Amino acid sequence: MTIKLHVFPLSPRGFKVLFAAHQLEIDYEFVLVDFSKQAQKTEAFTALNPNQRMPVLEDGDYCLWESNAIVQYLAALKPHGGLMPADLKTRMTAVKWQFWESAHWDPAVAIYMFENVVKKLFNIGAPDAAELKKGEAAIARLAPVLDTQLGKTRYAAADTPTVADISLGATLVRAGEAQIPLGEYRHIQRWRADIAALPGWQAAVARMKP
Ligand SMILES: N[C@@H](CCC(=O)N[C@@H](CS)C(=O)NCC(=O)O)C(=O)O
Repeated sequence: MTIKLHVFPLSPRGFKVLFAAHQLEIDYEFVLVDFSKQAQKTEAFTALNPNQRMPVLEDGDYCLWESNAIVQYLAALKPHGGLMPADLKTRMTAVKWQFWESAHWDPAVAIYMFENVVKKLFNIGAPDAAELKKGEAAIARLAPVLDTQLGKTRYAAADTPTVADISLGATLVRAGEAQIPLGEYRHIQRWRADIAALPGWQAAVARMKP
């Protein structure tokens, strides 16, 4: 049975699971969660995810939400894809970066995405300068942490891509448009270009087109 991925593909969190699936060459059925129609609030979608948020994965009668859990699930389906390293310490380093992404990095990026991209997309007002200031402080605190790591290893957890790069990389799919201030972080810039050159990235970007 084909896996279903429920996504609003313009969202980096939706993009994240598409990126994982394409990078791992996993066939999936694309199910659009149309935010413009509040599809995430319907009874049917709420039965899948009581948080009323995408992405959601369905594999037969198994249902999974939280984008990083979905990335791990997909990676586990294709152990030879290498995204979940066999070595325990490398694997847990990758998982550590996914937790960091979820707890710290994603909320910082989300400020820029909401203020500079989502508000324009849904025509819901101008960016809020106070919010962007909070985003700036968060990025200034967090980006050096990632940048320093990427000065030591080619990818976040190792010299080959792992689930950590899928999760962290996906957050930056619209970094330019979101105006995330990352210009001074040269290792992040180099890594982002490496991530964008991965075949799964290109294929997932093609799926983002409305
Ligand atoms: N921690 C969750 C966050 C999911 C999330 O917040 N999704 C947002 C879009 S980026 C959503 O579905 N929002 C719907 C809404 O706010 O109504 C994950 O990584 O999957």
